[in-house]
Amino acid sequence: MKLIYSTASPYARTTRIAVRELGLQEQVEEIFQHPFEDPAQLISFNPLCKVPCLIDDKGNGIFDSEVICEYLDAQSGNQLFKEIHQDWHLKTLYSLTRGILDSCVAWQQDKMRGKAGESEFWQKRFISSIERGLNYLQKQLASFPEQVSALQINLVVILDYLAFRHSEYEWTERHPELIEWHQIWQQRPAMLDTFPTA
Ligand SMILES: N[C@@H](CCC(=O)N[C@@H](CS)C(=O)NCC(=O)O)C(=O)O
Repeated sequence: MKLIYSTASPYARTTRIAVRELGLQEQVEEIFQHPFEDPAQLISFNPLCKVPCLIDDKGNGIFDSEVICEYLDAQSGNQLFKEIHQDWHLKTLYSLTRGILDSCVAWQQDKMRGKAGESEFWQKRFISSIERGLNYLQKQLASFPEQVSALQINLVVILDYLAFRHSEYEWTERHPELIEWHQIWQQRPAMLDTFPTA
């Protein structure tokens, strides 16, 4: 299998962490491509031209990141989604992590419009949803699966992305209850090996 990714994309990072947590490094070749350069290979497998995109052993494109993580998990004994699929509460928390990630990325996209194009209205809405979402999640940490799952992966990815792209949000100031949790989970080799870079 081949995995097209970029080092800054938090969605791509969730799939790269899944590869490592599932021990699939030998089976998945990672290929760096920047979506803004419209790479022909990426477009041929994902018409949306977004990373991540997995190319399976039959030559089919598989996207988006949630589908890729589920696909990889299904190849390796369902470690990352098993409990989430069996529990509507956990499934809802998983959706919340996806929504927070979407707000983090939408905020970054808005900043990329430059001062003249940025929208104060939208940025406020993105920040509010991130803040409310993390406040909600921090009260639910006890219900997370004990073993690493897609929930822990997404929450580490969110917090590291906030530090990477939105340091002014100061997540450790706003969410001190998440600091200890983050310190434990971000130490895993899969997380350390994939920290975002520009
Ligand atoms: N829902 C998709 C989102 C993927 C996505 O938006 N990736 C961004 C990078 S963070 C991208 O490739 N953007 C290129 C573009 O929008 O043209 C997923 O979960 O994989």
